[in-house]
Amino acid sequence: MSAFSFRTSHDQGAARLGWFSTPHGVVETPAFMPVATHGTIKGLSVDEVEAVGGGMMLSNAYHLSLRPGDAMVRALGGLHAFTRWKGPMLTDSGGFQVFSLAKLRAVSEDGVEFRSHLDGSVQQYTPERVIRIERNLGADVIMQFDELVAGGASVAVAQAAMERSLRWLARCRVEFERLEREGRAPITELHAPPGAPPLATHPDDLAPPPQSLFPIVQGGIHPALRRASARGILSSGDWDGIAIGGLSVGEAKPDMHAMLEVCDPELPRDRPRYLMGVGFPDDLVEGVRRGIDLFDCVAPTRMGRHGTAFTPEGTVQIRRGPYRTDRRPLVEGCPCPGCTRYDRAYLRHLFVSEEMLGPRLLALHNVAFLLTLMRDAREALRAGTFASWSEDWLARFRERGS
Ligand code: PRF
Ligand code: ZN
Repeated sequence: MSAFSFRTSHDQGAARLGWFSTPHGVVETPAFMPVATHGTIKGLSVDEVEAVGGGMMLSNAYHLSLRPGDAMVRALGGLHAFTRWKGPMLTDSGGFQVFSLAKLRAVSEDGVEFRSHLDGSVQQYTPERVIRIERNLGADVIMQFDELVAGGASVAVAQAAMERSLRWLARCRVEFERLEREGRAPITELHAPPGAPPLATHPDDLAPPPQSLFPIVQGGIHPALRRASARGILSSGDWDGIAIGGLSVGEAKPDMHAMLEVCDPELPRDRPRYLMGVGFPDDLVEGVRRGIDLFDCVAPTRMGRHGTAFTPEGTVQIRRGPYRTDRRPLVEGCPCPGCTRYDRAYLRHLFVSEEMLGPRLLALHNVAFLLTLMRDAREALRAGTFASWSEDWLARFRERGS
């Protein structure tokens, strides 16, 4: 039996309640996954995120393979041991980061050659190399290596990348299954510095917990390409879950919604669907309405660090003058410390004084806000009121025109 399973109930339109079981626990869906690009949800400790209900966490193969190196993470016990995150984890393959961060040198059928954004060193990513990286990191769910195109890409460009992503998926899977069959070899490529304790291979390291490889639907904003991508993926194997990529990359919102509506009937209803890199509170609600179960995005932590807070009435710029004497919590009923212990006047003061607690509290608030939003969506699904709940929620969030 697979170590991964998904069960659903309470369908309402495309939306549903779900339970995604992984070797590190069950994720109740719909769910938001906070992003720990470098193995830390920026500015926050694992205890702080756990305390506001953090479930599944996402890290990044691109960043961690460059620093500290995926072999190093493995030698230090894998991502769970290294970061002390106890719950389920997912790593993105780096497809998105290579195409947005690195200085690209060449994309070919074999893979991508690029220069690291850290030290300029030349790196080769092939589907096989990325799978080896993700197996070293050891997250529960690992993403295929895919090719991305910009939001406005033509049919021809989007089709070429979508078809290449399908071929890369096949190569990812061959390597994934080869490594599963062969088991792990001891790490030989690392040497501890003189005087440091040796990086001994832990016995468990040679029998790591099972992982699941997720494919990614691509195809830009072209319905026929999205359908072809989904069908190509599904005809090539039985996947524990399926991601939708290449959205929220500069296309108009109605185009993103249309693509979700195209994918919905194509994808099996008994597998979790993960919309990559999305996002904003209203995008989450719109996604759940269209059958999405999992989301991730850096927006809550990034915006929080820069002084923007999510509220049910839209976003708040905490530095603005009117908050100077505002004794109300940021969001009534929010479980985060920024809301339960402090008021807006104090949070504004922290930002204006450039105290580091300000960015930390707002980042934690925004993460807590999205986790609470998804919990509320699950409660509405359970109660059978999701359709009206989501309409009311969206109207309130957008009323001010934020
Ligand atoms: N592919 C991968 N990671 C991603 C995306 C994608 O298309 C996106 C698009 N929104 C975010 N992160 N591998
Ligand atoms: Zn809060």
